[in-house]
Amino acid sequence: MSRRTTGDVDDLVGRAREGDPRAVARLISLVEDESPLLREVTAALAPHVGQARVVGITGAPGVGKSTSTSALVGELRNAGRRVGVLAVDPSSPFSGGALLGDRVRMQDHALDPEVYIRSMASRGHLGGLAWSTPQAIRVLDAAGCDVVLIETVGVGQSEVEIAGLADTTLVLLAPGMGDGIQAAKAGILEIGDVYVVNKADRDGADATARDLRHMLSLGERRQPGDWQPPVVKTVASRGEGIDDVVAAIDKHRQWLEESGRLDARRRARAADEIESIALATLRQRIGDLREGSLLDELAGRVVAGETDPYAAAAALVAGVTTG
Ligand SMILES: Nc1nc2c(ncn2[C@@H]2O[C@H](COP(=O)(O)OP(=O)(O)OP(=O)(O)O)[C@@H](O)[C@H]2O)c(=O)[nH]1
Ligand SMILES: [Mg+2]
Repeated sequence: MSRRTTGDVDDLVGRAREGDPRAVARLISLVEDESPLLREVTAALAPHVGQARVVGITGAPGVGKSTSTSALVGELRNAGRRVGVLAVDPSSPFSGGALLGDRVRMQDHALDPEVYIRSMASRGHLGGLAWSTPQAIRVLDAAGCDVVLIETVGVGQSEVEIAGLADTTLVLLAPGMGDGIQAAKAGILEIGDVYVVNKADRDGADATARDLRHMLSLGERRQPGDWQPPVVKTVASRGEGIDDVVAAIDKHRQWLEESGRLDARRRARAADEIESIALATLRQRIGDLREGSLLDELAGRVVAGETDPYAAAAALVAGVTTG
């Protein structure tokens, strides 16, 4: 059986690398659904990844992330780059219709064979952006995307997670609504590599940009040679300023490479990923043991005073890691 499925996976990866959008979609589904083929898929992708630039886009609901993403796709396509888009909804357990609005806005690019657009839920039963999103990024990377854009709404933990996944993180704000205070509260002042004040056609954009620059300058002391996050103004709905955003992303990329931070970030990302997969595996095995007899037997022995909880936990860990 494994011989045949391995062949299928190799075939899918081969087709994805040739740019077949259906093969790309199928591979993302396999990783998102935690298919039994997940490990074969990730193994088959491994030799083909590492080329794509991963750009995270986060910000409060309605700030213009999808509009900006669509405009960025347009700009990148004009430059002849192949683009992947992952719209991750951290609040939704479904990847189905939850992002219909985003899909509508992305329709400009729906027929472009060099653009892959995918909505993903982030609450798989193993939980979080940390699990399936990096694998989906791998699929798009192996499929030859020069840039992978990940849009996620900034709610609590998700923007920090996206910053962990991306080479470059864009944080979007809009004028008004006490954005500055929100920014400080949400801790986004630490995670942005590029700040975008969108809806610059509205009153207060200059003030928001000024407040933001001021707050960024108050932040932790930067060392000489550190990256200074720029603040860019855009009107995404009219495509204005998007070229400046692309230029800022390119400049950040150049800094990442020249400073050696790109490698450091990617290593840290891989370490997080390995750790989260290992922990999930262990958790699953402990769950399996709960169903089985070892934990039950150990619990009985602790109650009977035949062993202590520490020794029992050590026996359980031994059972999990050798089982
Ligand atoms: N005036 C103005 N409106 C904009 C601009 N960019 C986006 N919008 C509008 O703002 C609304 C929200 O835009 P989206 O791109 O859906 O925002 P989002 O951040 O993706 O929203 P969620 O995914 O729901 O969090 C839409 O009605 C857009 O047309 C802009 O630059 N100026
Ligand atoms: Mg959106």
